[in-house]
Amino acid sequence: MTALEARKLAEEDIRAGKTPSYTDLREWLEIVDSFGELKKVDNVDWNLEMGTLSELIARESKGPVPAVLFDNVKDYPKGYRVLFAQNASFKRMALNLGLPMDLANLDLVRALRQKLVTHQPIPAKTVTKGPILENVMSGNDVNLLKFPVPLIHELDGGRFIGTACLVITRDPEEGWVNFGAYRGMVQDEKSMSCYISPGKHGTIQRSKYFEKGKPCPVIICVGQDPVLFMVSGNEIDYGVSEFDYAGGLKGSPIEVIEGKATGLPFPAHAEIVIEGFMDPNDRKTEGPFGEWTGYYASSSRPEPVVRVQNIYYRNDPILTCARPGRPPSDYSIAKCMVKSALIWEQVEKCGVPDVKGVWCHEAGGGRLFNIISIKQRYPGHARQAMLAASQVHAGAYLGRYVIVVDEDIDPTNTFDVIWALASRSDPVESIEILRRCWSGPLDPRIQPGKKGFNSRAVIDACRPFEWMKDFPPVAESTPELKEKIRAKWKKVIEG
Ligand SMILES: Cc1cc2nc3c(=O)[nH]c(=O)nc-3n(C[C@H](O)[C@H](O)[C@H](O)COP(=O)(O)O)c2cc1C
Ligand SMILES: [Mn+2]
Repeated sequence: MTALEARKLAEEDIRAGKTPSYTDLREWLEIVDSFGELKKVDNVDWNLEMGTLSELIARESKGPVPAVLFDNVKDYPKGYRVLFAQNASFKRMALNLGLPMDLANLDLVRALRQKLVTHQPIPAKTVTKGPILENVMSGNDVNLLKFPVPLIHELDGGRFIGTACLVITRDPEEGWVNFGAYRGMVQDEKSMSCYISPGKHGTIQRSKYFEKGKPCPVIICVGQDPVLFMVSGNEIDYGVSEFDYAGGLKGSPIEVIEGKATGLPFPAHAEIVIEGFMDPNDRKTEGPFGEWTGYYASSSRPEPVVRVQNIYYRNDPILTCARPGRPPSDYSIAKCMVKSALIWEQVEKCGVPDVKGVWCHEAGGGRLFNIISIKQRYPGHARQAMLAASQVHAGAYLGRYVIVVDEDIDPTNTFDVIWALASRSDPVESIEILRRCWSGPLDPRIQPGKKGFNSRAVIDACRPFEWMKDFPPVAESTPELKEKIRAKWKKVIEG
């Protein structure tokens, strides 16, 4: 089926109120274009122009932020395209996840969390053919700058080819394959850096090679199905391959091909795939890079270098990018939404009942300012929920504040959350400080040279359980009274 045929079928599905399915990024782009969320931009410069345009579009769009597809990039042939902001709308995220496309905000989070309750990984399927094999560059022909790699922000230390990417590695002891979105900076035509924060699965796996003095095989996929990027950038359980997890979300196995040099799997329908090795003694300066916290906090440090052996790519390849930076960014809403659903699911998995909502605010980059709402059932329930939310896998890395609120507070509503915090918490009784938690170089509030741990304030903004029933009633008309008055005074209220 061509991408255009897929578009026609998808349009029928959408008319019938169904969420269409798709096989690869190209079909996905056709579908997104059909419902008006794709902006195509021609004749743009890779040098700061694509990056700044995606910043402006993400911040200034009136409606949903469109996906932005750049073509005819300066110095590059027509057809060599770059996609930003792929997952920057609720509708596109619902499309990726096969969820109803009219859901938004907490409703979409709830639907994803519900889907995760019965989610089962589906093992990836190894195949020998796929569009990704249309072109291969090997050895002396390898050139990372054959693609229109952007210089994204003004203070970046280089051109980043890996942002909306999958960095694929295999655990040498346990055998499972992991991938994560770890940023990748071009060093020269044949090598790139790979920055993986402490504690990420990629770092854990890589260190098992390095501790034995061995090179770490790696594949970096830099153009693929948006659902793979969603999975890549979020915390899936240790030991579970993100390929299998993504297959479970799609309801069919991800087709993968094994790399010639590493044997590592990569998506058969990917756009651009880079294969190589990282050597324990081979490091180069990486960064700085504008990050999701809104700062260039990690500065530059020596990081492992990937020596590239092969690059596989489709005809007219599409490089997928994300532009981190001061929030909101072109992917912060996606991060907020998926992180919220994962924390919700993981907190429930550790046995916390009656969670009513989780929202990882975009202003905190989806990590630094997270709210969980519960219906309090027993003494200690609020403490259990907030501590779990701050330390489950999806919530632990580089967090700062977690606030637990009662079920009458909508965690997405900043005003109501601040009202609950201001009126229901008592600083002495309500705030727990956790020390020496999981942080890393990206944390802007840790002094250079001292990066590693950080502290958390975990705040109980629920009514105190033991006198909840005696807590002062909320000074607000009852729903019944409001309805009665609204019906009588409709014109006054709406006029
Ligand atoms: C656009 C984007 C860029 C990211 N860049 C990095 C990065 O450079 N280094 C890093 O360690 N994590 C980065 N992350 C976060 C990880 O992808 C995320 O924590 C993921 O869960 C890591 O996979 P893992 O749990 O298998 O380690 C990024 C996430 C996104 C969405
Ligand atoms: Mn993982």
